[in-house]
Amino acid sequence: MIHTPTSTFAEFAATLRPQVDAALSRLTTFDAGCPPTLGESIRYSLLAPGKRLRPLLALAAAQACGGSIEEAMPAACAVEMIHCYSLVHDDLPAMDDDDLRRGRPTNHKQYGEGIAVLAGDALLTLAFETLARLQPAETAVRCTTELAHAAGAARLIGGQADDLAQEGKVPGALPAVDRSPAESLALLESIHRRKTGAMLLVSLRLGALAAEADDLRLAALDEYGTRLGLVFQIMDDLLDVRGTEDQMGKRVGKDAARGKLTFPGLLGVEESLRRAQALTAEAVAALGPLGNDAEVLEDLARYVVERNH
Ligand code: GRG
Repeated sequence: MIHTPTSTFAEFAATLRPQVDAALSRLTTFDAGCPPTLGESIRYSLLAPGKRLRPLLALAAAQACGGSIEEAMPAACAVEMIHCYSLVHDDLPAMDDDDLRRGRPTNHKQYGEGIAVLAGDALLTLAFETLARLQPAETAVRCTTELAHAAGAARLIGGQADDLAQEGKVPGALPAVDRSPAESLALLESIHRRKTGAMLLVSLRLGALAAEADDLRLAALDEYGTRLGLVFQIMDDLLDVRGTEDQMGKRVGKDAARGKLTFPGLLGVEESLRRAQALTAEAVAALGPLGNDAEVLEDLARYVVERNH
């Protein structure tokens, strides 16, 4: 068994996070057509200290499929751009109304709502420009199509819309109290499969596509990514109950305060944790066809279930 120097996720992340940050910085160096305040606001959120989980998933998937980090880097940056746009828009008063993100004031608190909306729009657009420039053109088309679907109305945006509805922010939507516990759990899983899971899954797929992975490897990554997405969200809900603001770089305890649908709220803390652990074991088992090349992804699954921020 070959152990590369980057066989653990911690080593992999420590080496590659600075490379992702440098690539994101290069890609957001705009020409004179971009007003300085807009450019600053885009970089303020994009280059803020996030975990870079989605780009690292893309790079780890590329590595697990025998591809190079260099070739997968534009796809890795594109998924972080979409993720960051979604955070900037989610923090707006019309959505989750947050004032702290990645340990800093949210974009609209710093630059005003108008510029925050535009910074999100610019990140969304730039993600697709970045993918459209990929070579070969076939990879560009496939990656662009898959990311557009994952970020679109039936995935990320649809999940967010249902989340707004269950919080009572969409006129005429069915209030949470009118559902049985089983219906609530099904809705919660469906929201998170679309809102959180689809972006984690497409991050893996884009990395694999940049590495020209075969269908067997893509199918294994799908099995892994679907479970990882759910574990990530269960842990996010648990951290909202158990984490501190300093650890998380954002407000905590908000979900319960707003009566939000959450895994610990529906299943309790112990059962949520048990589910997250069982799903992690399944995710790791799904990596079988990738063999030793998937060591970083295997370790990453453990990081997600054990994370404290
Ligand atoms: C506005 C279309 C639109 C969608 C917003 C991302 C999102 C959807 C909402 C954010 C709220 C939230 C708690 C989402 C689920 C979990 C999640 C995506 C957390 C943030 O991701 P991390 O922890 O953040 O990877 P960093 O800052 O480390 O990148």
